[in-house]
Amino acid sequence: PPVIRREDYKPFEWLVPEVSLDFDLGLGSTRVVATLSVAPNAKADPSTTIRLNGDGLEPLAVQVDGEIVSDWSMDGYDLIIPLTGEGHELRVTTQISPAANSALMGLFASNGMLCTQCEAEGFRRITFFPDRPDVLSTYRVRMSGLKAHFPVLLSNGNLEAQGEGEDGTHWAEWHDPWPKPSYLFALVAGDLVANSDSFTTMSGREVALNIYVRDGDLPRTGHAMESLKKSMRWDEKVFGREYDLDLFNIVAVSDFNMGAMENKGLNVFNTKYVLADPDTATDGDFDGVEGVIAHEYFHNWSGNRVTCRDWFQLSLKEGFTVLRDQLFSQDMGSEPVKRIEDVRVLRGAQFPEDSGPLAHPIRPDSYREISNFYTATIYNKGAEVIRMMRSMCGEERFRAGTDLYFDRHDGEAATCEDFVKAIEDGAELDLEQFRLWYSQAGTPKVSVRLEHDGDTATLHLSQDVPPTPGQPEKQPMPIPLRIALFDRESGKHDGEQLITLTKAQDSFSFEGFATKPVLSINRGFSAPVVIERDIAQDDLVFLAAHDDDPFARYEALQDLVVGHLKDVIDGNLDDSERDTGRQAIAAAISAVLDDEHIDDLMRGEMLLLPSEGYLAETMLVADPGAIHEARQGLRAYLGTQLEEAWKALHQRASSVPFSHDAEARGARKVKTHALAYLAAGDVDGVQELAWEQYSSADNMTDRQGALMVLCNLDGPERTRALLDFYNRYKDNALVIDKWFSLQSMSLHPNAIEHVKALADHPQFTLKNPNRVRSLYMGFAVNPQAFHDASGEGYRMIADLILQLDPINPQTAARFVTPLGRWRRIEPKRSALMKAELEQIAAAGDLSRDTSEQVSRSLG
Ligand code: HT7
Ligand code: ZN
Repeated sequence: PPVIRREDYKPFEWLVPEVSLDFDLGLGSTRVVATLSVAPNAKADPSTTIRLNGDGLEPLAVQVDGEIVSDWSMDGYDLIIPLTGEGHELRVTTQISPAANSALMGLFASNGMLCTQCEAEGFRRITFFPDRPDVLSTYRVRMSGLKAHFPVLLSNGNLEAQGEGEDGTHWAEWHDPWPKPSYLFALVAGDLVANSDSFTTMSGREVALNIYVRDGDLPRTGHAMESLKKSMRWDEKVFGREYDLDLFNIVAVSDFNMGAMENKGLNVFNTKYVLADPDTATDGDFDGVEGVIAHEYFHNWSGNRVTCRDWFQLSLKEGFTVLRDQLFSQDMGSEPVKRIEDVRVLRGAQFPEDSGPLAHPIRPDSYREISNFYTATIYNKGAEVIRMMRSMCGEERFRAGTDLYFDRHDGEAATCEDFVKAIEDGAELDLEQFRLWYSQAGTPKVSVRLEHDGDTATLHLSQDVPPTPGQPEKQPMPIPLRIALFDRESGKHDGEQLITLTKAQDSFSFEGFATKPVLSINRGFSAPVVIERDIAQDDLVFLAAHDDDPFARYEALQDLVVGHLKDVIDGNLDDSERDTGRQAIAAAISAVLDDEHIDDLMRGEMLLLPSEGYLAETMLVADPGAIHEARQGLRAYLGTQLEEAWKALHQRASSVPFSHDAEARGARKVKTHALAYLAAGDVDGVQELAWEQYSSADNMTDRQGALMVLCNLDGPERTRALLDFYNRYKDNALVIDKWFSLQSMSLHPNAIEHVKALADHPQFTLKNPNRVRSLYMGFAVNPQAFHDASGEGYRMIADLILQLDPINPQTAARFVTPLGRWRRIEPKRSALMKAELEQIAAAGDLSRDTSEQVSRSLG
């Protein structure tokens, strides 16, 4: 497939100010008549033809200015129509088959309803169109279909008319007054019911809100509705953004490739991010609903009112919107806990991307298949980059910058450069060198050394941005670091400072330190970098106990554990040194357990050991077997060593009654951590305790937590709980997804066999992305099973990719990433992983999505 390059961008030759679409709806066959008004674009080269993108379509009839024409031609899947002169009206008829659309892009059928997904290039699977984000049009949509099948007919904007047709049909006409690119078009037709509410905007306008779901799901929509109203109010207050239509609709669909989609006035959501009640959704699921509802709503300004010029600018809307949803969630709950969670996601998903074969800048230079670029780099690193700008200028000036951005570019298709310029002008911040964050891939490593002489402490910093594919050489980037220097005696510091490392190496001196202070650096994770600090273990213990920045405190404990585990894995420690290291960690964890100044939500974060994936990321070449053994060994040690404390914690937490407040949520979090440590230590009676938690649970958080622990063990309680869970929830797809993923993520020695058997379970299907992800993503992130020395785990993922690719290429391509880590894994496993990638590459007829990911992973 051809490479598309950012530098080749040219504006489209034609403007398409108005589009009218007429749908004759049917699950098996839908007829689409698209009418486009077109006129030459004065900002582009003139042309005597118009290229309308298509994907798998056939033009049944083509008209220009009301006349049937036959001088059109096809170039691949694109339709080329000769056009001379000024304005024209084009009309093209196509016929599509939603029921046969298993890729879930364009118009597809899900559980008897019809639904669209157009971002990034799905509109071209519905009709021929200049399917690019810089062509903005107003849309008028008419649809008709059998009323019995599709009682609800929705599209973007406002409902203008509706009526009854012949033979049991009905119709509706929608008009969206806001010009938009085709990727924001949406249509939904189905048998749905709505949770309806309203919101009064800051200027006093009444907006009708509806969340459409299948009949039985209505009782689970309350949290989504509350989250939507909170998001609307927050965006007014924090970013000054008001909603701009009289109607905001959300539809939940069970077959969906991603989390949700921000179509103008008609957001489409994966059911996973809409439906929640305490019996079926965990506290984490509740947070997921709140965060994704907010994210999609915030796109109304950062994405829809100001959209992207081309797909290389994707982070313009996604990075900025992720930052906005992160700040919102921080405000709704615990700020430090949210920050720790966000950093964990970044380190778990984006750092490995940045250090692997798929590394790319947040504004990529080229791609073959844009769907492959909906990555943690574009989203999460993109958010971090904008967060750094905010830290450098402060909240108020940042707001002046974003106000200017929205004012300047409202109604336009903008670039990342436009955003940076607006922040530069509005916040009065020099971002000249900072632009490198947009063009350079790779996670910078910052080496840190603190020297003390007389009463001066000198901080020596150096940075290295590692080479990435296509970028062997890098320039130093501006790295804003929040620091504090603690006095060892008092446990206090004289205030936090923000220093910015702009050169490859630099030193910063601080006066007035009679004794060497303890350095706390990258507080709040102010820069998305790897810190390599030369720091004594005692200083980490000090920071883990005293740092007043919760993130830095968490980080110190993580660093203490990482340092110890790396020493164990590298064989650097004799038995007594290993025991000393473990004892220091146990003492630090014990202090966390006893600390009355932190709440349980924060305590829960502090108790989590760094993941095996994160540990692997800190090593040039990782041995997953050795990492697993060392980490599990430490967990078992902590489980037995602190047995009484875990039991006491479990008991205390179990006495807190269910509620959604922070105290009760925190109690649930630490309760399952305590149980998991006891299980890792295999202490007497742990199976019974887990069964007790499972069977007496009055909410999914406790029940799932106990089942997760039982899944790792081998005993009758495991079988009993799995069977009970299945029978209890067999009619709820989202909960059955949990049942699949708990087993595929389990530490049970037979996890591979379990996954194989589950693939034949009657409730397993490759057609539903949630189900595929629950079984196989769970498995691919289960280091013990995926990295089984036999290579069987790798083969299972490779087989899945080949089987899934013809059904749903976007979802299949996402499974290439875990195999693509082969260069960073010890030689034996590495060869097996690479061989599986080669096997996939050798298969004929791969989709563009999968072939791009496989060739980049091997390249
Ligand atoms: N902007 C949305 C992206 C999206 C998507 C992309 C490719 C294929 C399917 C998709 N569904 C949604 C989601 C978001 O970031 O808000
Ligand atoms: Zn988004």
